[in-house]
Amino acid sequence: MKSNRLMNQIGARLGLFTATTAAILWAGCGQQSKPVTGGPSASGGAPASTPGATKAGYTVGFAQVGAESSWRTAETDSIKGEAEQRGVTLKFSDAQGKQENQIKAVRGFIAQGVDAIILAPVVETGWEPVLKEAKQAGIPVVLVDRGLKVADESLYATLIASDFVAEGRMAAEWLVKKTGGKASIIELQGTPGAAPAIDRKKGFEEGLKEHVDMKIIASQSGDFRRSVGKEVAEALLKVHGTKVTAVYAHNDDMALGAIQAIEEAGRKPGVDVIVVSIDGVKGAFEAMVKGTLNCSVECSPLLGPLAFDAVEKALAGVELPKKTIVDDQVYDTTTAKDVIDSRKY
Ligand code: GZL
Repeated sequence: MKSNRLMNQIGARLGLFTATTAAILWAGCGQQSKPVTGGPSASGGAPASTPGATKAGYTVGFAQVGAESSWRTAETDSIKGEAEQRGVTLKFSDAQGKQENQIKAVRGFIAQGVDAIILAPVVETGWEPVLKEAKQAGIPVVLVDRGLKVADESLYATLIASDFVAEGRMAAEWLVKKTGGKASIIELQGTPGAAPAIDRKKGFEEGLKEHVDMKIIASQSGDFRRSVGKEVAEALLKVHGTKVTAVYAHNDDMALGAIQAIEEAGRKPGVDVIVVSIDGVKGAFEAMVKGTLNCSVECSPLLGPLAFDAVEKALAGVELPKKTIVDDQVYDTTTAKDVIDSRKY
């Protein structure tokens, strides 16, 4: 299998190298690809793949976080759909939100001799040992959607993700404008230790720094899950009552849970309590059209095309930028109805 994989890799690299070189020359740039802000269109589509992607017949292991949110499902569908379109054999693992399961899955992919690995790391730390094993096996690892912290950045080929700090800042700036700079906010955080949870909190706090009357009166994890977001919002609304004038949720699914909690507390979400979140999933757009959700900062999950472009460049030995940032846009109740029908997730 190993020599097969090696032959496969050489074949894939040669074939892809020609295609990739042609694509780079075609693009007339002839230099290293730089971090691109491949702004998703209004419909939320991440940029399409570069021309010249070939029917490659290589094998990729995809270690996915789980299925905790509608955003996550959309990302899984994008990766699986792109693999099918490119004729790639995809081995898929759902870690049920547990890092030890993701590490086990990556080890399994290495043992099976896959040509490349796509990893969406559930948390930022604890990855060195298994990434070193992948490097020793000559298997490139492409990170999608969440980053990780390692001393040696050569342990992964590239990271394709949104800028979560910017997302948090955009949410804060929108909320300052909407509330005239005065609000008592409950924050529903994502999964503890996950890059989006850490950075969306950081960006939101940065965005509020200059506004002393914008106060986060409580902050707790809802683990990016709608059901937990609802439970946490219920509990915090019981403690803080009508003092709460805004909710900031690190993802739409938790915001939708909080909206249910606000209604069950006899208050009007979107009116008595302003709700702002991140992701831009279909359910969020439906809530913005209804007026129960006020704003959602988009975070495109449609990373399949970029992920497989990166895999094919890594297999062809093309040096990749360490991070490719996917641009995000802010939507609210004034714009949601114009774009909802063209949304791709
Ligand atoms: C963001 C992604 C987050 C989403 C959540 O790139 O990691 O995880 O915002 C998902 O909806 O659960």
